[in-house]
Amino acid sequence: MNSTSKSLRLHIGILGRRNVGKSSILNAITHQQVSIVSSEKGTTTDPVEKPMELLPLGPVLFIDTAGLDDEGTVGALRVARTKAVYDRCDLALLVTDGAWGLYEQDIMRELQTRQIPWIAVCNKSDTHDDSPLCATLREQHVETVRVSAQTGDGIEELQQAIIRMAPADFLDSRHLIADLIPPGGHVLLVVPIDKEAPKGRLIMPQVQTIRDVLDAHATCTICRETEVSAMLDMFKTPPALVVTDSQAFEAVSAQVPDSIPLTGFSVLFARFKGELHTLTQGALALSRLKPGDRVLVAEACTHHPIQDDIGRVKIPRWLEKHAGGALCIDTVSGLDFPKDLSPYRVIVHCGACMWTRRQMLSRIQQATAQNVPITNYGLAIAALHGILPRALRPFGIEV
Ligand SMILES: Nc1nc2c(ncn2[C@@H]2O[C@H](COP(=O)(O)OP(=O)(O)OP(=O)(O)O)[C@@H](O)[C@H]2O)c(=O)[nH]1
Ligand code: SF4
Ligand SMILES: [Mg+2]
Repeated sequence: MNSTSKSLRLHIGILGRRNVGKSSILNAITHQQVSIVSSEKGTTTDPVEKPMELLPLGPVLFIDTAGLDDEGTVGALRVARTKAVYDRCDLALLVTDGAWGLYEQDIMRELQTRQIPWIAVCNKSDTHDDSPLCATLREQHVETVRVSAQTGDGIEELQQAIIRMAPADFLDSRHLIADLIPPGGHVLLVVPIDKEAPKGRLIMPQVQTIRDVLDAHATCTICRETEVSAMLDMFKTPPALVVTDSQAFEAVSAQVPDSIPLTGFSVLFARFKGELHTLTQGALALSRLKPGDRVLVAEACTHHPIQDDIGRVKIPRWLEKHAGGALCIDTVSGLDFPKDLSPYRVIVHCGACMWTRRQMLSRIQQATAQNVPITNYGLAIAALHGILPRALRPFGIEV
């Protein structure tokens, strides 16, 4: 899990005066005792590094530092070492327990000069009311979160803020398909042309997949689900991968021999726009649905539902068949997403192809923070049709 090279990890520096709760915040975010906490000032003497998988964001490296206001000669050395952390930070948390003076302004200036995105974390909210400080910072357009590392209040908001502030080049550094194909490899793409297919063009996930294949110096062939067997017969060597529209999973799976890897466009997008492991757990949760359970179906776009609409008709029908009775299904679209997700057994989200990864990660984080499983259409369709294990095999995920 921690084999990702350092350069691919988002480096998050935790800065601030001594004793403000920097180490406690690290422990609260990671739910682990990573750093020693004590009421003694200067407990953390050298930067403490914690590589971890911060779901749904991905691989991160937290760097917990010694307080920047350390005193004396040894203290000056520590300050120098802590300042070197700036060189490695992709994102910084500047922690305070109420004081905002020259120290904080110095750090702020340094971060701004280096164009490091940062979040002001006002800690120990359980002991005092620092709303005026938070309000002043927000007026200065500083991303500000009020937390208590002790009670856990605000830690979810802090995780949301980390997703909001993470640099785009970290969030968007994932491959869509290129890493699944050997150099010069060939991919068969299966695109049904049904009444949901827009007239005269392909949809975004299909176009983006083709582009990624080309970027990888690989090649692809496209056909409809009715021509898969004929295409496979024509190939001299089997394709490295077959990718199908999720709605044709069953028909395509029946035609593609088990020895050829098969997945869906929306599984590719679950990884590209979201976080595949979390969304897989959500798909597995569908098997626990019982009649009467409440399910949220969420779509990123607001479009007029068509007859036999995937989100409003087909998925609800498959879910109820799977659960063995009627479910309470709420459908939301666009930015309309309930704050309180606790009534829901599971959330089934669209593939978010028109969204940034940041937006989708934010939703995944909201759901997981409330312990509500979340999946996407493609993984749900694969799970409901019994082909989830096959669709995930190309990613090395066993379910
Ligand atoms: N009441 C309260 N106490 C807290 C909170 N967060 C941390 N503390 C306490 O504040 C003290 C300092 O916490 P640390 O996490 O060690 O602070 P630090 O900033 O890492 O300190 P140094 O390593 O010395 O720079 C400890 O006694 C913590 O228990 C909080 O949210 N509420
Ligand atoms: S973002 Fe969602 S609703 Fe919009 S086109 Fe993509 S999958 Fe459909
Ligand atoms: Mg510390």
